[in-house]
Amino acid sequence: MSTGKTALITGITGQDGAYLSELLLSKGYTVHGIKRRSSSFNTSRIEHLYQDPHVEEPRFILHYGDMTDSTNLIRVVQETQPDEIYNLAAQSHVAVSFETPEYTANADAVGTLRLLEAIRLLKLGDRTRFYQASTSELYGLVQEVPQRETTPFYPRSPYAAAKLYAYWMVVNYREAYGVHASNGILFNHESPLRGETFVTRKITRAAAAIKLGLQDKLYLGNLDARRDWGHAREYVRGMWMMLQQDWADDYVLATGETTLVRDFVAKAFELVELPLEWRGSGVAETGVCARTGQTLVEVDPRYFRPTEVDLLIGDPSKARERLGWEHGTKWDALCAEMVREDLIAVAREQRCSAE
Ligand code: NDP
Ligand code: GDR
Repeated sequence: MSTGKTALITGITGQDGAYLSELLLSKGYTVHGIKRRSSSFNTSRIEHLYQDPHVEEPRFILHYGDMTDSTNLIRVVQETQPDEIYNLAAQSHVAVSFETPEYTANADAVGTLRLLEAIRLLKLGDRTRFYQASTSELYGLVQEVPQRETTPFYPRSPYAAAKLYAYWMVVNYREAYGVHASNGILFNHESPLRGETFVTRKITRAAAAIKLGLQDKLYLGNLDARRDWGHAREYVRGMWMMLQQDWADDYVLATGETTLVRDFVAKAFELVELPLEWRGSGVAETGVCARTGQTLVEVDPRYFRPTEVDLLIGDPSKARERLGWEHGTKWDALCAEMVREDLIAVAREQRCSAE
C-alpha cells in the first residue's frame, strides 16, 4: 500500500541502500534510487526488490547517475520531487581514499554539495528533507571517549576530510536556507551485505572459506584497532527516524561498546570450530589454530593505513532520548550472523564451481 511519500536514495546498491530500501518500501514509500553504470552486475543486494518498470505505478525505480555529475543529480531530483533524500552514495573505503583522494573528495564532499544545491535551485527547500551519511571517522584522532555529537572532529584520512566538508555543508544549508537537513554520525555497522573488503566481512568470509577448504590463510592489517560495531538493519531505521522529526539535527548512532579487530577475528574462527591462539607480536603476529597448529591468520603491512583511527566508541544517548532509537544486536551476535551467511554463500559457490 502506498503512503504517497517518495524517497530518493543515492548509493542504493550499497549495504545501507539495500536495507533502507526494504524499510521504506515496507512503510509504503515509493523509492527511487541512483545507481552507477557498471560493466559488471552491481545490483545484487537489491535484486529481490526489483520491479518490472512496465508494471502500473512501480514503487521501486532505479535511475542511472553519479555523485560527480551535477546535471544528472539535478535532473533526477527534479523528476522524482522527493519528500526525502537519503545521501548514502560515497567512495566509502577509508584505505582506498588514500589511493584516490581527489575522486573521494569529488564524490563524497562535492557530491553532497551538488545534491544540496539541487534542492536549493529547484526550490524544494520547503518540501524535501535531507539525510547525510556522516561518519564516526570524523572523530579520527581520539579527543574524547565515548564520542558524542559535541566531541571535536579530527579527520585522519581523505575519506574523513571529505565527509567533514559534507557534514558542515549540511549544517550550513540547514542554517542558511532552512533546509530540513540532518547528519547521521554513524559508527561502523555491518551485516551479511557488508562489502567484502571491509574488515568484518573479510574476516567472516575468510573463516567460512578456510573452514570449507577454499582458502588457506587470512591476511590482515592492524589487529589493535577498536571499533563500535552494530547491525546495519538497525542503523537505517535511525536514518528514517531523523527525517520524521519536526526539526533537523545531527545524531550519533552507535552501540556504546568497542571491540578489538583481533577479538572479532577470534570469535569468527571460534564459530567455525577453528579456535585461534595468538603468537608473536606486531607484524610478526600470527593466529594459529589451537587444534591443528596451522597458521590461519597473518599480518600483512600492506593493509596498514598511513594514519589510523585507533579507537571508536560512540554515545547514542541523544538518538535514544530524542528519536527513541534503540540498537539490539551485539557485536558477537552480528559476527555469528555474518559467519552463518558466509558459510552458506561459500558452500553455494563451491557447489557451482564443481558443476
Ligand atoms: P557501500 O560502500 O556499501 O555503498 C556505497 C554506495 O555508493 C554504493 O551504492 C556505490 O555504488 C555508491 N557510489 C559510490 N561512488 C558513487 C558515485 N560516484 N556516484 C554514485 N554512487 C556512488 O557503503 P555503505 O552502504 O556501508 O555506507 C553507506 C554510506 O554511509 C556511505 O556514504 C558511507 O561512507 C557511510 N557510512 C557507512 C558506515 C558503515 O559502517 N557502513 C558508517 C558511517 C558512514 P556501487 O555499488 O556501484 O559501488
Ligand atoms: P573503517 O572500516 O575504516 O572503520 O570504515 P574497515 O572495516 O575498513 O576497517 C576497520 C578497522 O580494521 C582495520 N583492519 C582492516 N581493515 C580492512 N578493511 N582490511 C584489513 O585487512 C584490515 N586489517 C585491519 C582497519 O585498519 C581499521 O582500523 C568503515 C567504512 O564503512 C566507512 O565508510 C565508515 O565511515 C566507517 O566504517 C565508520
